Amino acid sequence: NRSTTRTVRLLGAPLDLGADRRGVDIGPRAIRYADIAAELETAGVRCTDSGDLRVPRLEQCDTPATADDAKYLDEIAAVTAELADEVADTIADGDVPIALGGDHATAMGTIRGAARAADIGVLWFDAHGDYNTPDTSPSGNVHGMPLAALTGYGEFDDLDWTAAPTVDPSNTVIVGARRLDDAERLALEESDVTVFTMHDIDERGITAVVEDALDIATDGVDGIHVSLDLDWLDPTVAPGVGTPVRGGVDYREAHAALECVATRDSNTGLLRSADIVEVNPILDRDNRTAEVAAELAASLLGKQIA
Ligand code: Z70
Ligand code: MN
Ligand code: MN
Ligand code: MN
Repeated sequence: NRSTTRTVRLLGAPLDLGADRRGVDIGPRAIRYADIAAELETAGVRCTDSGDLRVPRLEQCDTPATADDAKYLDEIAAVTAELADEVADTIADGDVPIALGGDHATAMGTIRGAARAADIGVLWFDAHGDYNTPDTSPSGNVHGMPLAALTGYGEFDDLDWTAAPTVDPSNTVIVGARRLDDAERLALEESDVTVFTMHDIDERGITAVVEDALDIATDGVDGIHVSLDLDWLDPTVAPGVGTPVRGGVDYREAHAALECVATRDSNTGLLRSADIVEVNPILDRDNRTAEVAAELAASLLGKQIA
């Protein structure tokens, strides 16, 4: 059991170069305005904020060639390398980094930074698999590729670190998938990544699925990273995302899932880092999605309900 109060360090990552819909760069600000710091304090952790990473504006970047297979990959590589350093520094200081995205390419930074300190598993809560590669991607959007890059699958010419897996695919678990591209689905089937779909959640219930996911992610490693894409939730709960997909988890399932992680963490201290990504305030209603994101962060850090 942990005896000392933990400190969460928020790292703003206003990265929007990995996604098509504009607005996800305002995500960190919206999540702060939803008072994630106060929410986290109700979970009994201290909260500090390192401000925002510098991200080049899309308008400053060279326009990608039409049919570019991985748009803005150079720029994303540079930004996520900086984020990885910040995450590694935060963990070295004994704090828990939570990156506020930004699109899901952000995870290329957070997870790489976390994996520098220790072997980790990954829980990837998402409607999507994010397991495309520059060769399979239908869109060229890098936010559809981070999990492939991080598990060492596919060829990413401009990312030298993808030559070796950052995380072992057999400790990598996707929870809540409901929209996979055809090539992506085949690649996942042939991989050692575990995919729990919404169908699994319907059949078995969210807590049973997340307990299994935790067993797999933590097997033989020292800790876990939690990657939370807000499009994991049903769009009725989290409308402010670039790619809403019907049939996601509801509010209670989302909290129950993160509470499972928190309970396991309180017993074993396994939570190393997290990211909260794909909040798009332009597409949101009344900052609802950012508020859900802030509340879910508190559940992940062990907020007691009543
Ligand atoms: C699609 C692609 C994606 C998030 C959309 C979509 C990927 N599979 N990921 N929204 N978070 O373009 O690769
Ligand atoms: Mn995603
Ligand atoms: Mn997604
Ligand atoms: Mn498989």
